[in-house]
Amino acid sequence: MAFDFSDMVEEARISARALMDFSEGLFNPTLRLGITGLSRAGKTVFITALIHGLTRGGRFPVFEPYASGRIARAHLEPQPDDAVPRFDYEHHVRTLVDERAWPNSTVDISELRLAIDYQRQNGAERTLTLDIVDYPGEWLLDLPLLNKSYEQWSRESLALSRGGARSSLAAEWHAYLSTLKAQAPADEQAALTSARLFTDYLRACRDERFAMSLLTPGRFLMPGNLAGSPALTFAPLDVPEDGEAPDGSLWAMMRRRYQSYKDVVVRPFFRDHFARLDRQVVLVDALAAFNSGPNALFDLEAALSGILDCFRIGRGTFLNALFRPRIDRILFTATKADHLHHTSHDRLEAVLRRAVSRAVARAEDTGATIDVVALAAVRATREAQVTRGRENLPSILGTPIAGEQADGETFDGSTEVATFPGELPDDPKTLFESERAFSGLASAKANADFRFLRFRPPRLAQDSGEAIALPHIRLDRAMQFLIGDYLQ
Ligand SMILES: Nc1nc2c(ncn2[C@@H]2O[C@H](COP(=O)(O)OP(=O)(O)OP(=O)(O)O)[C@@H](O)[C@H]2O)c(=O)[nH]1
Ligand SMILES: [Mg+2]
Repeated sequence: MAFDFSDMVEEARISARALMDFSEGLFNPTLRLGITGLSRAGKTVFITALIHGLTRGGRFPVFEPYASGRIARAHLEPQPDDAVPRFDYEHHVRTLVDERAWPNSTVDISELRLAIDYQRQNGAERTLTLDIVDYPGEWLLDLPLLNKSYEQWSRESLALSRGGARSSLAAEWHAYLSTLKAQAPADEQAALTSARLFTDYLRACRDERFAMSLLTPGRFLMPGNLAGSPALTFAPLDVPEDGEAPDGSLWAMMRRRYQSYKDVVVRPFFRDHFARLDRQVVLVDALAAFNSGPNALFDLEAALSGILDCFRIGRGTFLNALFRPRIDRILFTATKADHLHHTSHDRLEAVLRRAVSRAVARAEDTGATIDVVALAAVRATREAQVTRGRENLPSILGTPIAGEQADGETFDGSTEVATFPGELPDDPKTLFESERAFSGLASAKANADFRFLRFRPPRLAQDSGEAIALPHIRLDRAMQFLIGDYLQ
């Protein structure tokens, strides 16, 4: 395998870090758990519920060390990295429990440290330090760019944008692109306009109706403090993969900026965060894909495959052999399962399992154990059977968020309603069969097969001033897979 110099320097830095983490771990065993998912996948709610449950006495029968009483207590501690924002746990709990509202969108990385005092099965008292790192899935999907040239990325992005539902969303950008000559002299205005139209196209793909997942470069949609910088002012050009960019051309300019994006954004993320994780949770909003239609489901599958590719990046290089293995478990979870009747929970899990299994088959050698679970970190609904004519519909009861609409009715945020969200098929295969397997919002038909209302978080019975546990679905199964073996 060939290395360029910058890769070697990167490797050395990662290894130095790994050694530091390791020596700290000798005295105080630490597990770094990465939580990721595309925007709105449910990361903030998941982490908040996880910590709330562990520190405030949640009900987790399937989480063995907890259910058997071996966990004495769990409490928050100052996090190890001074330069990373703290996950604002207390604020999120207040929002969820007191205001019965969902937390605001978060767009940056954040971190929180939880210390779990437990008794080993042999009776010894130990403390597991759990560092939870929350980062946007869009950053993760950027990792494959590290192994791609500008020309390769251009070709792939263009091919993707010319297929399926994407082509109409990309029409304006494509029209502009066809007026550009890659070999022509560099032109700042052309770069600016391309980047703007390309970003508009990415944003349209992400829209609720289309719910696409594969949208690189991630920072185009969440630029933060890099907004307007040259590292974010480029776009794909129609150039041959093995071609040479003439000096001073638009092509050379775009290519240089693509490199800067990797240097300024992708590499530091890989080095400072991703390469240090021990385990990873990938949250997936599969329901959003059902809501939208088959195209979004195919796109999600491709994104999952891209995500699995990310876990191979950086493996198999010479220094890694000394300081790895790092990520040894990956959990894919379909979030917000409380939008479905429990009869569909297993089916939701089966859909995700299928989407991932194809990806796993393609991405050999992730070197990690992979599992799948459908869950709701915070359960906002209860179940009911609604009789309509002769039919008995497995329905769910909840309080729709103010402004949500169904059947021409707009909800006020305080009325509880029963809805029938649609039933997932017995055999997940049928969903993946064709572009007409089911109809969603993207088809612009009135009778979509699935329609999910957004509900407010549940009302909790107050227990002598203290809030009692947040209800959930299968959060304990996720915990068992992620940390159960560390607490033996
Ligand atoms: N009913 C229900 N809704 C959920 C659950 N988890 C998340 N949601 C919904 O999904 C939305 C997004 O959840 P977040 O936890 O904020 O998602 P995120 O991944 O942190 O989103 P960003 O910070 O925008 O990237 C919430 O506002 C809720 O509407 C859940 O367990 N049950
Ligand atoms: Mg968030």
